[in-house]
Amino acid sequence: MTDKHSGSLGDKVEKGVQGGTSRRDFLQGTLAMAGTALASSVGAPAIAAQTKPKRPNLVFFFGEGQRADALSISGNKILKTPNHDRIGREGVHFKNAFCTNALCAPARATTLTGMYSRSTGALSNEHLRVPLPADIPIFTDLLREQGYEVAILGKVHVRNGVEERKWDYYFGHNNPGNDYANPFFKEGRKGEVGPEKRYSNVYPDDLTVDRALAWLDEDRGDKPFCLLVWFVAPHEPFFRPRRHLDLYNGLPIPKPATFDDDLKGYPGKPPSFGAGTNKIGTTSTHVAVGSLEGLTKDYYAGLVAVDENIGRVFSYLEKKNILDDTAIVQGSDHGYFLGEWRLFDKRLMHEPSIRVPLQIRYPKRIPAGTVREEMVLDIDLAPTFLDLAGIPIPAHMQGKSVIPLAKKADPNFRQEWLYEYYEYPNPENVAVHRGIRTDRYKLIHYYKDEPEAFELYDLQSDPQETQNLYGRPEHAALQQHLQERLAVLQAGVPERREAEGAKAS
Ligand SMILES: [Ca+2]
Repeated sequence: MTDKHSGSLGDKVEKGVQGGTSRRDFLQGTLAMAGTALASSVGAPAIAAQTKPKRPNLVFFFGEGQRADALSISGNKILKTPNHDRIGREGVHFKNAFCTNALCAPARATTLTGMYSRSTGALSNEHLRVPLPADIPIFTDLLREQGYEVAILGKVHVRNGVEERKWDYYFGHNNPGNDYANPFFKEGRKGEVGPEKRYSNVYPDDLTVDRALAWLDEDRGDKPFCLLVWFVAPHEPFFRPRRHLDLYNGLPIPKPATFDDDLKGYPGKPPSFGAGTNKIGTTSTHVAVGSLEGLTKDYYAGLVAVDENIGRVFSYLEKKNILDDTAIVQGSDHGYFLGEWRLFDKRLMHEPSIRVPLQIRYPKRIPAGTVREEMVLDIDLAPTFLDLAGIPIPAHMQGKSVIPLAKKADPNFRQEWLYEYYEYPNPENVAVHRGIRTDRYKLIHYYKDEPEAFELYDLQSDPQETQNLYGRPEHAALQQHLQERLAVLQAGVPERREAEGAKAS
């Protein structure tokens, strides 16, 4: 990959956006013509309503490291999330949703742009020092261009990529976590952000939703809104709101089947897998992660607070009688290890880390109680929001809208996809890797290690990823096929190299 390649991506982005604009012009022209034709037959007043169909409001609840199974709708036996579940129960629940780089900042950049990390240049949290390229639009920019009022609140964690963009209201911060008792935020209006301020004795997500509800209550005439509520809980140090300090006292926490695999030297797995320092109860840089029980209970208690805050937004939308005019999307930046292989945190391509929730409620386009099995990705979120708003999806976005799946299942939606992870060695010594996942198989390649290493799993017979099949003669053909497909997928995602220090391979 060369700078020439990144140049071609820049060109593609520019062309894609221009293409989107001309498509919009074309659509608007088409609608105007339709309006003229109808006006001559039935009269103008009725036409105005018909030619400008009401676009949905958009609410995006984004979780912080919320595992796909950290929902009661996903069968969690301990955590109760009635408000999260309502989105899927009254809408669609995607049971196989994934992130493409399980780390805060890159996953957020991907979510906003619809592009892989290797194409945004936001490869890792370290690359927060590097701007998200200004020529890559984030989906809220495109919504605002088309008349949406946009508010972005909570944990943003995309430096030089959101504060500096277009929005009507901002109340956010760019750090991985926040102070859970005296949180700090920057506030802004119409693209002008103010200085960071500290707030006393308030839980950050409670304050975020206070501000979100106040903003919703402002008069914006007929304009639709797009509200991003991005929670910080349950990010490390996992502190709970005061009201949940007693939650789960005395409750036993079951140990994952692989929790003690570290004592056996991680049977079948290469040294690259076990090299990370993200093991429960081992490191002074993660003092909040002292035990499986403490970690799990604090993590779940944070999500209970998130659920309550989602409920507050539901109540507001119902009170204002706009709930069904509002598309509600609930997702998360990445998953989380809760003791599998004694791990905490994310990063690795194993299932607890890459699986995320995805639920969407919008009764006008999504039948209640829809459940889908297709593999959907974080690169699909930006296109999905544009689709919900009726805005053409620019050519540079690498995902696709998942809304068509809400009406009709499509086994051909996605057969395989690329995963990538770059942040090494700090802070957790997790080896750089990439991989391919199909609905049945997963191949992980630690391509920078000496020697390079691999893991291969049959997720159908081994969903817990305990039997590494790599190197077994009976799987040689499968192994070769996945290696070839991985190379093809990687080559198909243009690499952004111009950002200082951004080097994907
Ligand atoms: Ca995160």
